[in-house]
Amino acid sequence: MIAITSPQHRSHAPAFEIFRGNRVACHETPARADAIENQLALCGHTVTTAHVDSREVLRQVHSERYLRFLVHAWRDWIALDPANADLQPFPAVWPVRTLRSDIEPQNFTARLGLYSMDNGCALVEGTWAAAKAAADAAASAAALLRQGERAVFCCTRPPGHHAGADFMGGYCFLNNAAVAAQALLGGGLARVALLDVDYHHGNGTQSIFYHRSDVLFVSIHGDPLTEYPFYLGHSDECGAGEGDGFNLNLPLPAGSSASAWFAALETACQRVAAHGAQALVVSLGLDTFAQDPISTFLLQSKDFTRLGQRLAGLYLPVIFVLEGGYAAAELGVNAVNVIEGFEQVWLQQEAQRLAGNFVQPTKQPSGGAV
Ligand code: SP5
Ligand code: ZN
Repeated sequence: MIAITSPQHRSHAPAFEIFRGNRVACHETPARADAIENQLALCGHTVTTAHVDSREVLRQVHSERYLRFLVHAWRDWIALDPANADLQPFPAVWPVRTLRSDIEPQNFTARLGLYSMDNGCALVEGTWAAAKAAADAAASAAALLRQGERAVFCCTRPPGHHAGADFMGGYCFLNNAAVAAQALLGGGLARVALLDVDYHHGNGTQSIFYHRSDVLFVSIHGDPLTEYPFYLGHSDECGAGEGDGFNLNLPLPAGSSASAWFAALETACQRVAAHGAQALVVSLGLDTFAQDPISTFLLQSKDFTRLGQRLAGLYLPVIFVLEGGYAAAELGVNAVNVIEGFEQVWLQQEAQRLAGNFVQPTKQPSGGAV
């Protein structure tokens, strides 16, 4: 499987994030992508870089004013005071219920709050370059699928699934998975499925596609009653309008076992198959790992192989987009396990197909809920 990496990811390396009022070391670090890239090379996987500019797709996924804010955020922060170059901006005020978000204030901190869902998204000078490069990788992966590639892995950061059309949050700035799905549609596909297996609910992705039936969104995650992002990801969120029936949330209690998780994966895969999707985007968070420092599910490294195997059973072209996963030392093995589990089953299917005895899983386009 081809992997797309972006050297620019290293320009997003904040010094700290805020946790309970204190500065703590960032969980979302360059070492994460580096660990995976090293393991990919060690295991002989083809690694390439982005060749497509995501600019046009980004305009379909994000609002004009949010993109404008992100592009200039660091410049505006420095304009307040040159000494800010050694500091990181964080929001201090947010337009919650009863306040207006239709008018963009002039004050920098107020704009940062308008475009943020939390204060957990450290921003530095190189953030835009890194985020844009990750979005370019997602758009490039869609182009590779269009050219006949069966599966592509975007080994990119910062992650994207918490970022909505006009806000950042949860270490995410641009929604790379949404870019991949939108680029697949722009390349001529009519139906795409997006499966989010990160520990945290992909609130940004859900909100981007909530009113649409062309992208089915399915997510397995920690119950938002106790887990970030807290304010979205419940099982009664089924989509709205045209999108009614095209959103499926499978929240699991904190501390859930691998067997509970794979039971949810089975439900998720059946819904994806029923969508009649022509391609699948996987928001591949690896923070379901038992040793993850900020999450509570109990998957072991071998379970990531099983995940890859099950996804290959869907017999769809797939774009894997890296999301979370903070046990940096083990990320390489866990990511490569997904890829190699997928490839094992996919090669078996190819062999069966060449021998003339492979039955493609039936796809049944369906409108309603499962
Ligand atoms: C992409 C992704 O996985 N984003 C996750 C964002 C999680 N934000 C909340 C982080 C809270 C960190 N809590 C540390 C608890 C240590 N005991
Ligand atoms: Zn996560």
